[in-house]
Amino acid sequence: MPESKRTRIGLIGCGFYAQNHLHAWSDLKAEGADLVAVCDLDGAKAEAAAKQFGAKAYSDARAMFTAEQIDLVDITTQMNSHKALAALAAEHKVGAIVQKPFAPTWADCIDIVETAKRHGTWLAVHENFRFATGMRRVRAVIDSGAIGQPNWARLGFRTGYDVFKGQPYLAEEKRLVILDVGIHVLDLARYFLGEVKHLTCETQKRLPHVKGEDTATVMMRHNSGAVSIVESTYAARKIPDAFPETLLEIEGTEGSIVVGRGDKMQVTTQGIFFEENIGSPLLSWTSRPWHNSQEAVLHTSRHMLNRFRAGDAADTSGEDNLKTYALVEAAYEAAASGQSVKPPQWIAKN
Ligand code: NAD
Ligand code: 89V
Repeated sequence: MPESKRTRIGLIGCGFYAQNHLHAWSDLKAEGADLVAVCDLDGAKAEAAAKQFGAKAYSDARAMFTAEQIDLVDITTQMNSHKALAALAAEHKVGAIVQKPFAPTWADCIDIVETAKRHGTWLAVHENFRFATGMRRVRAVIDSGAIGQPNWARLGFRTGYDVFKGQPYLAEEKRLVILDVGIHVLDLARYFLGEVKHLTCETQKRLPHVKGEDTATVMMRHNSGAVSIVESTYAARKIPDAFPETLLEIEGTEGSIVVGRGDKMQVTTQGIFFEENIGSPLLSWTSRPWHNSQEAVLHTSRHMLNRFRAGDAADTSGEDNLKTYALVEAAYEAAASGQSVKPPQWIAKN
């Protein structure tokens, strides 16, 4: 690929989950992505990533943007730094991919989108559940018409896996399970069933060692008339534990799709039944139980690279992710009020 066609990638935040982003960009070198610089406030983390993946190390994002010619930056820090780092990228006319959650508040999310618009820079959110191999296969079955018009669904991320070991900060979050993982499942509900007219939500705090809600049950009416139930919990007590699988049932006018433990999809279509394993293959750098999530990072990063190059919006652009984030905020509002909440009000209101 001619030099002019290659894309110079920077990455900010060389922490726990970023290792998957670093491997993904390394794999995408063959498709024109050059990871030229990595940055972390913790210089040792930046140096380790730079050494392993052959990039230049920085401990200050502004210094990296000043010294390097970066086309697209992957922001893989925690959400509290997303707004400042995305603004810095925009000021330097650099496209940005921001890890989920977009930001801690709705106002911050709006600010990030508006800042990119003001600078005319490309912006997307790394929301990778919809890019996972298994979820793409479910969507393909829906798109084939095999189950007709989807009209009811239950999607759940129910685990008792110790997510706090790799991500200890989660135990301190006052808004925990909806903002951390419910956000992924709400995005899947949009991906499979379309936009939402209104929703209700009940939250629970069943774990003694966390500050936020660890269980949420959301019920949604979609504009299509479909009804979905979106469940997320870190307090499940079940063996075998499904982590990090999203289990689902989607019913339609002509059949249904069921995804159970072990990446097993069962499809009923016009009276015929078939079963398929929809799990991800293991890559050289992935391992169970995270392998589906890890491979989703590669698919998501490839999507971002290709859309950025083409000058097209990502499927999970900043603007698109506002619609998912609006469901998060509506769910918290509904849980607090005990009332049904219309997400579009959130978009209109803010
Ligand atoms: P982490 O704390 O392990 O890593 C974040 C890193 O960013 C740290 O090393 C920190 O030093 C660095 N950092 C913070 N502010 C910085 C700044 N201003 N400049 C440079 N470096 C800075 O966090 P994590 O667990 O890897 O999570 C990171 C993000 O990834 C979170 O938003 C989390 O929700 C998300 N995440 C997504 C998935 C998924 O996509 N499925 C899975 C896990 C985590
Ligand atoms: O995927 C995520 O966003 C992680 C989780 C623990 C849910 O895997 O935070």
